[in-house]
Formats: sequence, C-alpha cells, structure tokens
Amino acid sequence: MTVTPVLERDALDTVAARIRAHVVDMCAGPEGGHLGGAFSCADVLAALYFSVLDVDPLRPDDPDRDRFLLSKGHAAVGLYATLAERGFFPVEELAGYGRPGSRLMGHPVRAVPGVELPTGSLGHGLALGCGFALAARYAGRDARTFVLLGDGELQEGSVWEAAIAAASLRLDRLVAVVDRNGLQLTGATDGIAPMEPLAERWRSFGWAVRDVDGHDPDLLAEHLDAAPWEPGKPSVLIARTVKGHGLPFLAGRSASHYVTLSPRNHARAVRALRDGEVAG
Ligand SMILES: Cc1ncc(C[n+]2csc(CCOP(=O)(O)OP(=O)(O)O)c2C)c(N)n1
Ligand SMILES: [Mg+2]
Repeated sequence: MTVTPVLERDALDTVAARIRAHVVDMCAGPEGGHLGGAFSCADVLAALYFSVLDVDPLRPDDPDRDRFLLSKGHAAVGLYATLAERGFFPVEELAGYGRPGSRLMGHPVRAVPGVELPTGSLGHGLALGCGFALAARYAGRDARTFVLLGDGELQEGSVWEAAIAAASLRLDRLVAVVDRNGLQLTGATDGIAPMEPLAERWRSFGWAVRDVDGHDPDLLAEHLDAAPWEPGKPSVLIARTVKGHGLPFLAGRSASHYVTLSPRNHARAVRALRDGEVAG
C-alpha cells in the first residue's frame, strides 16, 4: 500500500492547531480531560497522521498499514481529535466525548476507529509495539510501528525491557517517540527520577536516537519519515515539548495535567489559540 501525504507539509501547523482546539472543547465538557499531555504531543500527532503514517481511514484494518500506539493513553483527547480530523470518524462525534454511551472515553479502546489497542496503563505500549513490529517482519510486510511514550512513563521498568528486546531483535521498523515535556502527574519528571542524559540512555540500549524540538511538526515529520536512521536499530525520537503548549495560563504547569475547563477558562483558551499566543 502506498500513501501520499494528505497535506502539504506547511499545513501541519494548522492541523495541530485544530487538534488543540478540539481538545480544549472536549476538556470543557463534564468529564474534563488530560489537556496538558494532549497539547504537548499535538504536533507529533499532526506530523504522524498527516504526513508520516501509511494509514487509510477508509480501510482501518488494512493488514499492510503502519501501526500507531498511544502508549501514554491518557492523552486520548489528542488522539480522538487527530483521528477525527484525519477522517476515521466524524468530527461531530467529539462533542460526545466522556458522555454516557460514547465510545470516546478517558482512555482509548478499540471500538474507536483507528485505535489499534487499548492503552492507558503506562509502560505497556513499547512492548506491544515490539509485537507489531515482529509480526510485520514475520509476515514479510515493511509496515512501520510508531509508539508515543510519556517521559514520566519511562519510569516503568517494562519500557526498558521492551527497549532491550527491540534492540536485540533488531526491530528497525519500530519507532518510539518520547514526549519530553518534563512533567508527570505530580511534578517535574527529573525531580522525581532524573532521566538525563536521556539520549545517551537510549543509545546505550542500542537505539538510534534523535533529540529535537517537539513543537515543529515539519521537522518532526522529516525525522519520522526518515526512520530507520541506522540499519538494524530501532529509532527513538526525543521530542522536547511543553505541557499545555499554547495556553499561557497552563503551559509548563503540572496543573495542566488533567483539566476541566470552566466556561471562563474555555473562552480564555479559545482566545489564546485564536490569537496564536504561545507560552513556553
Ligand atoms: C501504570 C500506571 N500508573 C499510573 C498511572 C496514572 N497516571 C496517568 S498519567 C500519569 C503521569 C504520566 O506522566 P507522563 O508519562 O510524563 O505523561 P504526560 O506528561 O505526557 O502527560 C500517571 C502517573 C497510569 N495511567 N498507569
Ligand atoms: Mg510528561
């Protein structure tokens, strides 16, 4: 299956802005949502779904498709916005997020078109990604598997078991992205468990590593498109991001982790996005 990028590269910023706008609306509903971590990875999601991934919303079960796993499944609102924008289901369905009867729940499930596996219990996505990559190899398919991890999630030992396995198995069609926003639920990631030098850590586990600005979707797409970067090695892109990026009153703050926006803050957020104010 060949797929041409659905948009010109210079439109990725616009897509990311639309994803963030949907997230803001969803987080103003009764359920609230993980706004901060959805905002930090919105540019990664835009780059993946609108430039990199070989997927077809009309054939979500195509066996030759690339796979994407949102290992940091709590950022579901970001994934829903992206899948809807990409055409996996109607954008109007986003209004039902978190409401009784909706399949758009706090964490993604397979009932949602485009969701490969349920995620949300942190630490499992990379191992599952290894499975997809291995299965593709056995089937003789050259599909790639992408896994998006949180930086706090890296404290789960299972991530590093999977990292060892991927390098040992030479899974060079596997690409991990770390949303390096520096924050987890209760505060600064490095205040809880220092991770730097993060690139060196991954390199020492046998991965090809790139460390880039996570809010430049064109750049992200360029790097992700080019993977594998070293033959025989899995690739990891460390995306340097800001939690809540784009909302001056939440950017870089732990308070952005889970948010139910009041009508006033919803209006502030909409205004901030419209005016393109970028904090952080
Ligand atoms: C195994 C497990 N433990 C705890 C949680 C609760 N939890 C949800 S989000 C989160 C913080 C994750 O931080 P990070 O991976 O940095 O995500 P991000 O900053 O991108 O939101 C935690 C502890 C969980 N989902 N899974
Ligand atoms: Mg984080």
